[in-house]
Amino acid sequence: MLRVKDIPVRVGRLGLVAGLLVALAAGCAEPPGPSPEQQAIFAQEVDQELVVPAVKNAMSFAVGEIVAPAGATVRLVMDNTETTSPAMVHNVVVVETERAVERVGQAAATAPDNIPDDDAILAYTPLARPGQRTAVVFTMPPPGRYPFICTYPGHFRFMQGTLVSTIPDV
Ligand SMILES: [Cu+2]
Repeated sequence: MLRVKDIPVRVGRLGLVAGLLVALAAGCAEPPGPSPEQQAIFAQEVDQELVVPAVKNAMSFAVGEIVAPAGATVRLVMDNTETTSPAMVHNVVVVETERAVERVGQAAATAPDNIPDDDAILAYTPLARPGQRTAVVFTMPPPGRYPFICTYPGHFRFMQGTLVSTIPDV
């Protein structure tokens, strides 16, 4: 027989369980939010924003070339928001020369956050997990063509593009 005094307890427990389930569902559906540091980078005023989207669940950048004038302050964005596969973590790492691509790409596999200590790295975004965007703000280097790669282990041979720095209009 159900006693009246049991009812609030049962409702209370059910409420707690429901609350936990909601919290768990939210935790699974949402990627971790941007860090305060990343929020500040996204809020920063820049001359130009250069967005490099990743192709959904693929080891591929959706753009091959990004262009801005030398000396401009740019925000470089890795946009991994289309992706759902947990293996498809990406970044954008700009290096000085074509020769540096192989060296940096290989060293990155075992480096902390996949960023080796190498002078040829001009700029890099943090790793973007599925559903995330990450960014870095930097000053465009002298006019020229600079390779960019994803240094997540195994990706750099497939994920390559070019940052083109143009002569600024005077
Ligand atoms: Cu990648």
